[in-house]
Amino acid sequence: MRRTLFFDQLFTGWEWLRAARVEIDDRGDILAVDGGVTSEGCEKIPGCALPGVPNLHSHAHQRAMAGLAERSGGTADSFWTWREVMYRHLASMNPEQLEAISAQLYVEMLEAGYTAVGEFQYLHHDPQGRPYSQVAEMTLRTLASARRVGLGLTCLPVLYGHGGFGGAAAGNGQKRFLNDADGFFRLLEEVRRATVEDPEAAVGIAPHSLRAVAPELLLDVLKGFGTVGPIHIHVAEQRQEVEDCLRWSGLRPVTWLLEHVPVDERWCLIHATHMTSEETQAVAWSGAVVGLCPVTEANLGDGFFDAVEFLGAGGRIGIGSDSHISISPVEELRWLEYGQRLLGGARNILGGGANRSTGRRLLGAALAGGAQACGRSIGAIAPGLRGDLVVLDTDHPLLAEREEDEILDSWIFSGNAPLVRDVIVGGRTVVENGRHPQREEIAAAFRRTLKSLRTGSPQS
Ligand code: NGQ
Ligand code: ZN
Repeated sequence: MRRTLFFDQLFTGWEWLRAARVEIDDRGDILAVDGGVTSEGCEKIPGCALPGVPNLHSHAHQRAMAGLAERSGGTADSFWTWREVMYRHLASMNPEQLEAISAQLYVEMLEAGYTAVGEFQYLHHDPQGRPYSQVAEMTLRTLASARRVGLGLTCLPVLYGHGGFGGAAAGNGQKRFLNDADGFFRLLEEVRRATVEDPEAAVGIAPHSLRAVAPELLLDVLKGFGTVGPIHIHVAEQRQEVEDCLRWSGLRPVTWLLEHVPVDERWCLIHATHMTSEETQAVAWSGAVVGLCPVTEANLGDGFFDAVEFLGAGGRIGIGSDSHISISPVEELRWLEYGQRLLGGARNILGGGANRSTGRRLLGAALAGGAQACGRSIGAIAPGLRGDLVVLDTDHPLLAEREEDEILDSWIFSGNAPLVRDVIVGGRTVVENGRHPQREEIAAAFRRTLKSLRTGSPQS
């Protein structure tokens, strides 16, 4: 359905327009954006419009365990013990359960202002590690949920071959993730077939990490994947991972990557927490996006990413909700800035200069980097891009007497009150008055799913 929308204020992603009109064609693409016009003949939408925020890193299944890993198993609770807990949670998860969990998660994402997600999906096989008859079954379940609720989706089926550096054998908890190159390409082909001609979907690949993908497998799959589509990889998240990589190869993980594969704009380096200054400069130069997940990185005790140096070098960033202990672009961006403040003993560190809005710089960076990493025409309100918009409730007391960049700063730095009123994806309104129309039924199915996961469900 073709729509012509009118907003009193609109942030395109790089500039503010007053009295703005957005024309969206019946495919959901933006045809024209104009400021200083009358609302005549338009659908007048109260509030302030922003580009929908891409969420570049998600492991949907982890939404089901939020809050269930917050007690120490002993003196050395860590990322690695958390990972064991996570593996136990997904040990019996079946396709129906994953579909119900991702539907709940994706509704929450939309209501929070995310309009697209990069789903880094590695739970491929059945609980015994046998491929489903449709090998991409699990990835296709997340696609079904995204379509059901109206969220844009970049499928990033994960390549996972080994349990650790040097091709170490996978552990029991990892057997559902494993593929060789042939198996992976079969899976990828099913995903591609399911998404052709879908303007809300794209396909990339995700070699899980240098721990899980040995060089030969990585190079084979990169070659077979071809020259189009995003490539995501977890890298240098934990100190131990850096040490193990050094022991294995003599190189730090980011250096290894830069020296062995052509890292460029197609790449998204997830976390990249522990980089030397040279690595930071080189990644910035490469044009790759660094996918930051500040809330998860805090939760897992990963360490600090040097955003000052990276952004200063012209580096590109985006945000992801990763382990889904928080579904909020606001909270990711706030934590990104607050981490730097706590570390640096100063304020407004990532704003980019005197009297510049910190919120605007962070949001602007996350929109552009998120769009690039998702490999879709999103991330701004501009002709040729998808009609993905978030409308903030300017009647909310927290946005009273705020204009332009003050609105962005207030959205990000005034707490967690839900300020998102409407969300439009591909020209279609999917959240109205802060609520997704299927919220209740999807939440009910999610509750039943959690119950079945706890009590032990029939495995399929
Ligand atoms: C994941 N998550 O794949 O879900 C990972 C943990 C790993 C994060 N790194 C497992 N945050 O890295 O081996
Ligand atoms: Zn991850």
